[in-house]
Amino acid sequence: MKYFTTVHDIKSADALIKQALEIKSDPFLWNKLGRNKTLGLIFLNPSLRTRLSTQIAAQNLGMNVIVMNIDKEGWALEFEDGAVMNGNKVEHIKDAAAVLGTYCDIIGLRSFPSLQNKEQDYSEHILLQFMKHCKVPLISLESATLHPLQSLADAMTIYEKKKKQRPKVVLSWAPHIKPLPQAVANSFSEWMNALDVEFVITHPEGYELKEDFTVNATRVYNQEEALHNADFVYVKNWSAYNEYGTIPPVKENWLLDQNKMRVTNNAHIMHCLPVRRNVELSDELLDSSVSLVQQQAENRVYAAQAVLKNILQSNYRTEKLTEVQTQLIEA
Ligand code: SN0
Repeated sequence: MKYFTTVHDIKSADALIKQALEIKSDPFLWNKLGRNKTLGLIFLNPSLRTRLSTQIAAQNLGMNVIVMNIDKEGWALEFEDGAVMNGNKVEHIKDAAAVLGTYCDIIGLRSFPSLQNKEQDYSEHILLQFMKHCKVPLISLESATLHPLQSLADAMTIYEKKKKQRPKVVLSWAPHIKPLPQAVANSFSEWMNALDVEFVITHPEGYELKEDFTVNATRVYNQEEALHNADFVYVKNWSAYNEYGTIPPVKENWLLDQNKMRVTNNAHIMHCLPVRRNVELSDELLDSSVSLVQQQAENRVYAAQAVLKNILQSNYRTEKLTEVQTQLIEA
């Protein structure tokens, strides 16, 4: 494995989830695998869980880790090809990413969307430029459109807790005070599509996600109807995709509380964190025994460890890329 940016970068989601759960049962089994290898974690946006869990994962494998908040501590980066750099952008991404590739064996990158320019965000122009110019394996730490390490940890948590072969999983839109990326919701959808679950998405009109990510999901606009018989309810806010980056007004109350959970099958609630308490989810639910948010956060370590282990064990220098990866990088 050279890249981990989407569920489509791996052969089997089911197999990777099982590997991550095995690692969780014996986290130090592979603690020599990463000897003398360096992971560079590059952040263009804030992070708590992703940064710390990925560092711990790398340490558990015996790797060295360096971290840089490139947006705050680095030179202002230029991303446009052919730019005449006579303004306040100091260094081109081509040069910066190439240097990082010489220092690191694997790079992790966090790059949020602008939420201003749909085409640019959904082309993943920042992630792709890093992939193209750093030349080493790259892991997405949440890109403009996806958050695969989060989804892998979420899927692990569902595997640990499910009581039936094919649970009903509901992704339920939540209110928020500001426009957020669609990345967590897109990513959770494409992972649920890849697994044996009954997957339902519920959100107010105007908050439809890009269909590429949701193809096999059932969409229900009525939250109560969607929650009926649910085994897992994943709560998350996102801004509009169609009217890109806007937050169309919503009349009904979409905050998930204990009362709304009555129609579910004693469902567990999930959220990737950070959560706006009593805006997205009520305190009573977050602090109750049905909440899996801490387990999801804990599983972030083993999700990252499974991905790093796969990369370290692969012949990524000679590995043939998939057709999609080649097209993306050469575009
Ligand atoms: C990010 C998101 O993509 O929704 C990261 C989630 C892992 N969340 C936020 O940016 C929350 C910001 C806020 O003000 O609540």
